[in-house]
Amino acid sequence: MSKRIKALAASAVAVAAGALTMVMPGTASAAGTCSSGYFCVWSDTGFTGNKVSWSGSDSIWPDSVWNKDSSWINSGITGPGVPSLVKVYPLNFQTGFYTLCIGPGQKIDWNPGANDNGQSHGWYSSC
Ligand SMILES: [Ca+2]
Repeated sequence: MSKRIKALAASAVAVAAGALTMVMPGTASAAGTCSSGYFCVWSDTGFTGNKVSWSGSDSIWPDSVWNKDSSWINSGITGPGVPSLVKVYPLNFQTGFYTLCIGPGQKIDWNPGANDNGQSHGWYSSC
């Protein structure tokens, strides 16, 4: 490879990287954020509307998302003995048959069976 071609290839990579960093911020904010170790719920689809985040379980969700949940992100941490799966329940106190079992790192921007149907959730080691 000649020096000139190497230089052109390097600048092409630099341009591509520059374009990528320009796109990333908009993408990140549009997708919603959920801090590491937390389970986050939004009242509207696509991670918009009222947001609530929990590091633990909650047997009765706050009114802002209770029976209003439409998108979900599990940012739970994984490790030996750490329950990292979140089950969403249609009734208070983790009762009824769970509508979602969300794995760590999973983002759900809408789900017809679970939409506006969550009242509580808990962290578990299996679905
Ligand atoms: Ca909703």
